[in-house]
Amino acid sequence: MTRVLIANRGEIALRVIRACRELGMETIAVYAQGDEDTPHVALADEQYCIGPAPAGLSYLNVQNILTVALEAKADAIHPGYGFLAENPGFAKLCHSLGLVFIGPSPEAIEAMGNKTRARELMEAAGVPVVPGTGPLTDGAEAEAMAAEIGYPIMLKAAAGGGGKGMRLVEEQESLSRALEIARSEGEAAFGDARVYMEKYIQCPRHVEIQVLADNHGNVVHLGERDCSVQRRHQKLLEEAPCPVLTPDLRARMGEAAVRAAKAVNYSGVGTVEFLLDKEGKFYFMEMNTRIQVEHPVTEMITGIDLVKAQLQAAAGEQLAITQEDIEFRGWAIECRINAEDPQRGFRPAPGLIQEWQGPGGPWVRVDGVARSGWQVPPHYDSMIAKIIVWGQDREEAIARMKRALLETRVEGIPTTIPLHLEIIASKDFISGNYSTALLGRLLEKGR
Ligand code: MV4
Repeated sequence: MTRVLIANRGEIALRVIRACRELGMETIAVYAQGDEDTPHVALADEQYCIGPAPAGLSYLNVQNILTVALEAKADAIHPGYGFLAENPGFAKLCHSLGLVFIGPSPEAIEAMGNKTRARELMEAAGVPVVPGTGPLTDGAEAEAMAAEIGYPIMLKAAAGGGGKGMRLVEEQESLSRALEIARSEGEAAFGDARVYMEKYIQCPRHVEIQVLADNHGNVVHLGERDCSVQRRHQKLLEEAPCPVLTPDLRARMGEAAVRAAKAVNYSGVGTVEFLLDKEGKFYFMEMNTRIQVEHPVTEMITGIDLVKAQLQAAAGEQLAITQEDIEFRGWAIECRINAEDPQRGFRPAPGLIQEWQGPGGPWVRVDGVARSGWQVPPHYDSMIAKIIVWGQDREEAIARMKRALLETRVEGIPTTIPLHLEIIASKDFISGNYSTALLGRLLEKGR
């Protein structure tokens, strides 16, 4: 595996190209019109335009991407995250063209993409799942199951995920109507009306475990990330480790995540997401079959380059580490700097970055493509940079992140920097005792 096409843009494309270069691999960038002079295009060995700016005509354009891959004689494709990263059809097409898809098998992607199938597989693998059901057939069955499980319950689209296609039902009277709506929303959004039910876990934390597997059946976990600071299912700030996890809980969640990966013959890097309730019980939520935005906080406390590990696994190498080799040191926090306007409901605020002066100094990492004079395009997601810090402990990491955020100068567009300063200064966050309700409460107070 020597020539890798990166089928993505922005900070993750830059991140993958950097890892390829450290492994002596040649890199092929693809870009849409408007992305010509962005950093990932400049750093790659070769560059190809794959279409107009709208993602559907470029970064989601399978035909153009694979045509470039064959023309440029790539032998592997890295999908990054988003776009085609969890598209089993794309992974199958890569394999059929003799290209290495840098990710798990299409079967693993498919298994985890269907949430009811994933639940079945997890239950069979001894991974705790939320008390719930398979696809519901009719209102009568739903009422019987809800009576058994106990209200409140959550209706979820089998083809949903990431918060899409979920409906909270507090009492029996609204169940059948809610089921109808959930089914039609599932049909409309995903072309799949199947809906299942789970007991509603009150104010959970979102704690996810990073797993790493090779093509030879070896699987390790690299600890957890707490991603509970979210707004409308969009993560904003992540930290590793999770402030409330005990070593015993970490071991049990890690072992469950490894079982989850083995259940689908996973290879490469993946993330098993859990809901953690106030009693310290954890439940499987979803498995993400890609490298994630927040992977740097795990890299900071383990010293492992996750993208290089992904490339080496895809190249067929055996894992170089065992679970005993993995140690966690210190604390890491990541803040996503989005071009969004907190004064206007965090609506994306594309526009000209008149000035960008990023932070620096000891243990501060900036992964991103924000630059002075750069026009943030309206076609893609609004993240322009990630600031990641490491500290000996959580207190130092918080102080360092505050210093880094205050040091960052952005003129021309509104960003989430002021919100991050509010979050890390809030009592709940500093106490470490917060849940997915933290941001909603903070924004309520602000009103
Ligand atoms: C839940 C839940 C409570 N109970 N499932 C949201 C995104 C998707 N990954 C699943 N999510 C949830 N599923 C049950 N049975 C609460 C959420 C949830 C949530 C989960 C993680 C992080 C942030 C969240 C925000 C709102 C709801």
